[in-house]
Amino acid sequence: MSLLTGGMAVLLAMFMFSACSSNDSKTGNNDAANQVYIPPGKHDQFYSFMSGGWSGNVSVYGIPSGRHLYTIPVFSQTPMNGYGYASETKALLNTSSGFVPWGDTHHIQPSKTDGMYDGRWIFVNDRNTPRIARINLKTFRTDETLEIPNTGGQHASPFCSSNTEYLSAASEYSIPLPKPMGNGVDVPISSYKKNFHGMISMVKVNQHNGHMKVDFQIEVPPFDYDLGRFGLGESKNWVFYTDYNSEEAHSLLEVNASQKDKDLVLAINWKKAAAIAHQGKGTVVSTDYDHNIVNPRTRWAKTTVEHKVRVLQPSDIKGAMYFLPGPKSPHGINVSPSGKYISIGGKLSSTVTVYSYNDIQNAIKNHDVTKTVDGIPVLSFKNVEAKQVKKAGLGPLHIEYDGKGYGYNTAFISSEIVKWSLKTGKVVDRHASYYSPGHLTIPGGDTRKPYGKYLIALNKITKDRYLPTGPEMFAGEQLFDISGDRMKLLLDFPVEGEPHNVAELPASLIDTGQVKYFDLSKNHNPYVTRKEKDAKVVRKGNRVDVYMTAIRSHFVPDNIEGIKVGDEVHFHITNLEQEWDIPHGFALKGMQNAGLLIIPGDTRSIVWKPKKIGVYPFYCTDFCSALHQEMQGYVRVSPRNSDVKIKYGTNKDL
Ligand code: RUQ
Ligand code: CUA
Repeated sequence: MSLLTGGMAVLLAMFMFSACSSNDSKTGNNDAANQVYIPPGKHDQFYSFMSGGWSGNVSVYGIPSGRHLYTIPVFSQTPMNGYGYASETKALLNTSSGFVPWGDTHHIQPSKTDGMYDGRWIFVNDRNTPRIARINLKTFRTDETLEIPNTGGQHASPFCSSNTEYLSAASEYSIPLPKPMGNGVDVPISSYKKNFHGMISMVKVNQHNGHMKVDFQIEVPPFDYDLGRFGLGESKNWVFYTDYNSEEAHSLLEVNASQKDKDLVLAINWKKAAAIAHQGKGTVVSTDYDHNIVNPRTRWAKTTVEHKVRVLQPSDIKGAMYFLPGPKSPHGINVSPSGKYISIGGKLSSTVTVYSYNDIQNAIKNHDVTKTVDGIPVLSFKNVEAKQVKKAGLGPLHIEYDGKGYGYNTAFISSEIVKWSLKTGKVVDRHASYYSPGHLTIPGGDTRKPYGKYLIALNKITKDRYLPTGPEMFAGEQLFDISGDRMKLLLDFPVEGEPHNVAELPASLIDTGQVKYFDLSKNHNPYVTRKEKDAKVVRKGNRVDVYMTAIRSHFVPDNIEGIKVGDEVHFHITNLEQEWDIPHGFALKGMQNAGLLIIPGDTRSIVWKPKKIGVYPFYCTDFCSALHQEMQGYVRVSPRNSDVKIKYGTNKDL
């Protein structure tokens, strides 16, 4: 039996036709080199923050050069600098399922003020283990991770409101929620329609320190909520979500979730919903979830287990939540810079549907409701749809705006970028993209004033674009110049993991405020050693704490004796340098987990359990000076029952 339904077979046939018929330039325009060339020592114009999908981290590129500047560890343990291994950072990966050292990052959301990027934080979600992380843009470090309770497959997350009041996150995979709610329930999967629920989570952001809090949740029908966006300008009090699987299927979704001609788009007046939640509507339910925050004084992450969350039912927020009839199995949803238009990519069609915010408001005012779904009113389609962009390519996924009246969408199946006029809905340009673009961005494309000079396509398939690297290869991004009438391909560059979503921020918003090293006098790590003379090794039972310092080009102490098999040795290394870009590393033979990279003024700790007697060399892994090779030492490990006493020092015989 063929699983290809009629529609899919047609799409596939069209794809094969269109893939062969493309004769666009595959190698970029003649002048491209000039436009992307950043001379040695000069800086790029934009920072580009890219979620690495199954890499679990966020990587940073310069635009227009495509240079890889850095990788920010977020949800994945990163042995290169000890993130997730160093004791200070471990709690960031705690969840109610235990320590989860990997993730699947999808959506990058920069913090905003008045609908514009403000350069404070980047938020990113983990789709698999529902979590949101906050990255501090002064240090490029993950400072907080928050688990989202009562939810599964948190793909549509973490969208950010105009003034970063809220992040909104929706479940893609509905899960059964016990009644009364709690920490899980054992029911047959076939009881999906009865027992499973979707969840919209509203996470409040503390404007002072960025701390996140699950303020309230809204239980919704068990559809797959896919992408979301907050409104902007006049629509800023609303948040919109696409969803598929209004069929409520739980198996073979590729067929069973594509039965209906139309799916539904969820629109929530979050301001109204929040006001109702704060009046005490809904129920406070018990459910455990982890909240991990780095203490800025100690730079040590700590986990707090939260136990409660307020959950609202649609009936609690009458007048604040509606469905709009949407295209079949939609994917991306994006709000135009003015906030007037909401566009949706109809994944299984060749059209983009554009809604008018004003018409939505009028339909609400006039009670233009065709039916209700689980108590949520569905507005009439003809009264909210502004226009259809026809010929938007095959498999339109995501949309972005240039702020000059044009929308651009990716077409996954036909591998192209399509440009159209917001006013007329007419396609004005199209360019092949190699291959199968998912998201696309224009710097500032989700703000009130996009910078509108470049467009970046995030391609899922690279195949022949780079030198082959065996069966597995990096995915790619493509940079286009969109300053003229026609798009011009400028550059291809490979990127880590699967590029899901990126955000570009002007360099000037970030580069001047960078922390270059940590002030040693403000390092309040409980194990800090601020002076070499304070370095020490302390035994308490089986636990040995090594308070060590590093400075060009030695450790204090660099000879340690009296460690025994069966001990738990905690190294706490403080980098005494007070200068930019002089990290020291720490690697020890037999260390089972990772090395450390210690930034000037910082302290990092790691635990070692020696298993065998011997003398173990350690050294600095970062080439810090001409005498870097000499930056080394030894730890002597004696038998468990030996009476060798703790002794330590540098430049003395023990
Ligand atoms: S998604 S390729 Cu994970 Cu944002 Cu559309
Ligand atoms: Cu310190 Cu090399």
